[in-house]
Amino acid sequence: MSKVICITGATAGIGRATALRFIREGWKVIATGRRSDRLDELAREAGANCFPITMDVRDENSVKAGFAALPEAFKPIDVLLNNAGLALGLGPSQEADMADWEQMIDTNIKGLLYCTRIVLPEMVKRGSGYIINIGSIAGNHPYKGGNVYGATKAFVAQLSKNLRCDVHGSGVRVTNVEPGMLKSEFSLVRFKGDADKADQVYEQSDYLTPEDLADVIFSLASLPERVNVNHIQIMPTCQSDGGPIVARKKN
Ligand code: NDP
Ligand code: 8X3
Repeated sequence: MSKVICITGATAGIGRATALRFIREGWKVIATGRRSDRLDELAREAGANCFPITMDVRDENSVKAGFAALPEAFKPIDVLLNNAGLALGLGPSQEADMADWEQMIDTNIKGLLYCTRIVLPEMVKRGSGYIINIGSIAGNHPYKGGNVYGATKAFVAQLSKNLRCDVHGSGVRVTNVEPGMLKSEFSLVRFKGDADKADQVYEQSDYLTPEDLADVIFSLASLPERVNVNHIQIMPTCQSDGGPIVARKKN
């Protein structure tokens, strides 16, 4: 029997590449996101082993209705990939837009919680299952303008550790995957459609691709059930830590 992975945010970037990778490997994929046209296109490309669900993870009712509509063939869920997420803005906290902060909190934190809370009980009951959260290096490494985005990913990192405590002894696994710079629609979303600004992020660099992350996620899901990778950080080779910065006195 094919295994089943549910991927939130499968309409673009990491989620889409991972959906296609798991389909190629013979898994069944539940692909979710808000843009139903993109989900339909993915389902056409992926074939009968892909079940699309249009849902906004910020809306608990939409999440509940989405999971309630799952056909038997796509149950039980072996892996939940909590990937849907976004950054909005790169300005300092003192100038930030509260609506942007709220959207990041609602998506990256609350959306992840809604999906996890629905899927986890069945995994614990079964004594098997895997929650893979997509955190970020931004959850550990502060940078200017990272403010609430980084804080949401710090939440994801700590929640992943705490989930492991709660499911201790149940056989359920939890991993926090922390990517660094990766070219997807991420920066276009962060800069609200400004393609020039988004492109500058990746200029003259050998950034990660969504397919690189799909490889990592498939490798994690392929490990024996006795193995739990608690967290894994992946940067492109061209990226490393900058270290603390100092504001110098002006003479
Ligand atoms: P993309 O913008 O390419 O993809 C983001 C996905 O999230 C889309 O499928 C989008 O679908 C979905 N999404 C956003 N908001 C919602 C919502 N409210 N409800 C449902 N789905 C939603 O970015 P990435 O693939 O790069 O991002 C995926 C994850 O990786 C995010 O959690 C991001 O924070 C994280 N990450 C990205 C890095 C990068 O440099 N790119 C590095 C580190 C972490 P739709 O709009 O159709 O709803
Ligand atoms: C995305 C990576 O460094 O732009 O999470 O925040 S970063």
